[in-house]
Amino acid sequence: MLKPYLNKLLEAMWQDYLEITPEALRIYKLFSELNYQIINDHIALRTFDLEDVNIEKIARPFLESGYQPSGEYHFPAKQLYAQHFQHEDPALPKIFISQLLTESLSNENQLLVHNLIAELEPDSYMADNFCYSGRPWNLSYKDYQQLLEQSEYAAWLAAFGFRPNHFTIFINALTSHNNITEVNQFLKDNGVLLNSAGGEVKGSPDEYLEQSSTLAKKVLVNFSDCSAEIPGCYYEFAKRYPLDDGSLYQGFVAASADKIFESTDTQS
Ligand code: OOG
Ligand code: NI
Repeated sequence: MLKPYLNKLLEAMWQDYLEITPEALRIYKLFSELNYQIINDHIALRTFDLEDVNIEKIARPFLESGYQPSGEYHFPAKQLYAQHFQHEDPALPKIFISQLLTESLSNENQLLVHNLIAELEPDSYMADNFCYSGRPWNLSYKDYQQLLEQSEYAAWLAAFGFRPNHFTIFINALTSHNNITEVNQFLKDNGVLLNSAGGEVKGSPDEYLEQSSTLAKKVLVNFSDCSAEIPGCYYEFAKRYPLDDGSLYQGFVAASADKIFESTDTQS
């Protein structure tokens, strides 16, 4: 019963993501040519920890359709907290939702964020399309830069609003490439720039998860005072390893995720 609703939601999220991430479609097609099917390991969403839009609000449609909270993660250096949600149907992607600890910002930036949230219609989060509805507030480039000085995450979220930050190719299901190093080499051979923060491969078999990601390409964003090119969304690649009981590890690794977040950093 809920499956058609979820499939429609996930497809709409994919389309929204591709709209600002044409490189993801190019990469998807490169792998599609060599594989019978491409499995999406997880989708990542970002938000603020404020009452109107916190993780719980973003997770609502997923929780209502059978997803369960399945892990939590702390990122002290970036002032973020995240949870991941899983569905009993293993064919459905995990949903990874992070939130910024808004109180960690300067008073000036906290005020700015509160003013953005104040522009939302009451109960906006109840809309079926909320998690891919984009930016519901006005933002000047000046304010974007003010946030950027303190938090890349806050600036990205203020500029793009609520939309998938990335999708993730599940390497285990690829027949064309056996390991993450081969995947990365294939990407580089095809002109894709990878996020090398902490090394191109994050994690290890010992942590039951290896991940890599592209560097978000710049996209043109319309601000209230001008248009400017800023980093958009990226694509991720994940290989999972079996636990002692033989089942694949389904969680995330905070130390690796900490570096994956940097895929949307402004490159100097
Ligand atoms: C999420 C970064 C973390 C993972 O798979 O560990 C992550 C983000 O950039 O919003 O996706
Ligand atoms: Ni991810």
